[in-house]
Amino acid sequence: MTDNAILYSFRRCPYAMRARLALTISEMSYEHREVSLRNKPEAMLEASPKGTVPVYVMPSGEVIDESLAIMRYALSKNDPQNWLFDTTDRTSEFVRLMDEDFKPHLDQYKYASRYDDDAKRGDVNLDHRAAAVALLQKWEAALSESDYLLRDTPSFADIATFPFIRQFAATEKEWWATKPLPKVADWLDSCLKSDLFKRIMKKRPLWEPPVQEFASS
Ligand SMILES: N[C@@H](CCC(=O)N[C@@H](CS)C(=O)NCC(=O)O)C(=O)O
Repeated sequence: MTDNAILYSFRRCPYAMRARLALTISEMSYEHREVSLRNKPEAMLEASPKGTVPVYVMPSGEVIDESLAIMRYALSKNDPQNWLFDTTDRTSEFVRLMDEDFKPHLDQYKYASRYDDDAKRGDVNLDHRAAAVALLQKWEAALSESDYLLRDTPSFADIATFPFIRQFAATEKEWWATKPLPKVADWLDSCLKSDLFKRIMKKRPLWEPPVQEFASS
């Protein structure tokens, strides 16, 4: 048992961003532990052996190690902007498209050198960029109807998805500036300019586990 909940997080991870956004809007208090993905703390791996961030550990020791579940947990406690307002399948469809369909294309576009042969090393993969753009047409269409995906203010679908689209947009900034998806570009700008996003992107030092004191005999 500890006094405070703990969040193991990595600043630039989009999954950790969505968890931090929900925890922050819900005003949940927790100890932020910034980790290096190359050197994950033992305490985090003990809590969640699968080794992904975010990991949320409740004061009782109960662990939530999936970003969407952390979002839902935080918002179930306090949802001041009614991010959970949508009770239809529209939210889950955006989230499913993002996590299952868009994310693999994002990874292979952005990190093409991990997947392709040496001749292509360092290049972005334009086939995956095109496939990702095709998926984002659903975002573009929704944003032609309202300022955010489901209404004129943000809700779960926006918060759960924009951190990934941020990564996509940042991969080739000059290309994104040509506005291949104009509504998505404006929506992303609004999300990135928000005070909430600025708060969750504050830079923090890496968490250092406390040094074990050995009793001298
Ligand atoms: N399904 C997980 C995915 C989390 C995830 O894959 N996070 C990445 C960082 S963005 C990670 O921790 N990868 C492990 C690693 O890089 O070692 C969730 O939604 O929380």
